[in-house]
Amino acid sequence: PVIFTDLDGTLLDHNTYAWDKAEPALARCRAAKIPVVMVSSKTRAEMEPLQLELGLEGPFITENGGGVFFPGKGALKPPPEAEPAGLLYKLTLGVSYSKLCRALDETALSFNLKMTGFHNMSIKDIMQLTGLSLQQAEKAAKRDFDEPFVLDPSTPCEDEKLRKIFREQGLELSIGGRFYHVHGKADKATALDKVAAWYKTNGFQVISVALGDSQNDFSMLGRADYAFYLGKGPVPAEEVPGVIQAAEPGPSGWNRAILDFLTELPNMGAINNP
Ligand code: 2M8
Ligand code: MG
Ligand code: MG
Repeated sequence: PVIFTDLDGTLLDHNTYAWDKAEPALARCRAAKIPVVMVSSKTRAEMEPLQLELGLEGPFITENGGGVFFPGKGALKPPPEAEPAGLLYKLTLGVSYSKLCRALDETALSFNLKMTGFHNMSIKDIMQLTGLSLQQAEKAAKRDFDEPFVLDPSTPCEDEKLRKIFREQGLELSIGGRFYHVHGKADKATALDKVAAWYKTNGFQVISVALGDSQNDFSMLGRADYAFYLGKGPVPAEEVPGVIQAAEPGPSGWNRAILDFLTELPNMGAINNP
């Protein structure tokens, strides 16, 4: 299998961003060479170090599907469409950050909505809203393909209306654990498809497993062969048919879901990767 996982509220605890409770399942994946692909709203600056800390290899997906970063060295070559970017290769699926920031500011003006994006905030504001450290908040602010924002309760707007407003501009609205996000048409499912295709090209048997906790994960949960919901509310069975509710949210739920899944896998007639 190939595991596609959201970070905040899923592999990482929503409040502390810790993942130690998922370590047994992560260790099992590492030992069995099962790829674990991070799929997050987070930036490359946040995710590149995290990849190392988690002991993961292979590609990761940033900013709600706007970017896919492939390792520059290793047994598998990056796809030809990816361009060198530092030590990695970058596949751009999203639209430019400056365009998103402009669209957010102009939409706020035209529709009389008090929307505040990360580009309108200080690092201190971001720290307060997220509970991230100064260094982490700085990395979260280094954005390329996705703008997180808050909507002031004094100018309420229904999610579906907001979504329509952005769609009319060729943009998409996603909702994470803490923020609204505006980005291009590519989402987590678009990026999952690219990475799954790349693994297939490289001879992997791709049985995709996706894990997520928020609305911005539903597209990838719907796309994967097996999907686990780690959110706090009820399982979104209507949006994501067949999704399995994890016993707990966050890293402890992740651990249980993956350990159980890998135990069950042989009985599901699935073949392992080379
Ligand atoms: C933002 O994203 C989260 C989901 O991952 C959210 O919407 O709640 C992003 O700004 C991300 O870069 C940042 O690390 C995270 C911190 O909670 O918030
Ligand atoms: Mg999440
Ligand atoms: Mg996320």
